[in-house]
Amino acid sequence: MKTLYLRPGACSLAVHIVLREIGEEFDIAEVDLMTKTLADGGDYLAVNPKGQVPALRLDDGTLLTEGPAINQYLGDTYPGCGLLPAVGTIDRYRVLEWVNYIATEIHKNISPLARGGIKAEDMPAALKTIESKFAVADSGLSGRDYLTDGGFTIADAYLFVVAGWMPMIGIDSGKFPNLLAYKARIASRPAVAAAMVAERLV
Ligand SMILES: N[C@@H](CCC(=O)N[C@@H](CS)C(=O)NCC(=O)O)C(=O)O
Repeated sequence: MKTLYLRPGACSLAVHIVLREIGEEFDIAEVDLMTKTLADGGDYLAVNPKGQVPALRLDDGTLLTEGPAINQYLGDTYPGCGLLPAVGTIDRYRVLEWVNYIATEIHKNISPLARGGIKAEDMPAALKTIESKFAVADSGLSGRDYLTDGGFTIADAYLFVVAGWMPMIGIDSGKFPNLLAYKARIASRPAVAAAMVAERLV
């Protein structure tokens, strides 16, 4: 059985959502990211020396880290779930284009704020940058239900999670009407709702 190492509400939620969309059973191990300990007192750094979530222990004991890589692995391992188009199709690279954008332009611009690592005087500029990145996602969602053609993918799982951080960092979701409607639409998916309940987010 797979084990997902997560912290409730963190970027690991994107992998959690994908696992629930796939519908396979898996275990959850919660990580305290401050102390790098597991709920049973174990040392998370002994599991994942990067000290970050997500990490996924595969059925054969292999540990895979990096959310975008884990979700690509899951998408490719369960192709029938339609979470990642096949290798060689342009649709796949459209999904990966969004995954990379979300990881490098949105997620990693938010990380310093989440850590409290930004000086008060630098905050307005940091928020302006993040809002400009969310604006790209908002316009990408104009007139469509998901980021790419063909339905919900690993990119949507990831965007849903980082868009959910807006209130935490003080961004008004109302500025992004397409994203606001999208968040509600994605939250109503049974797999997403189940992941949110399991992480005590609702
Ligand atoms: N490159 C990693 C980054 C993951 C990441 O930023 N995880 C955050 C939670 S959203 C974390 O574990 N932060 C604690 C830390 O960096 O010490 C990935 O994409 O999976």
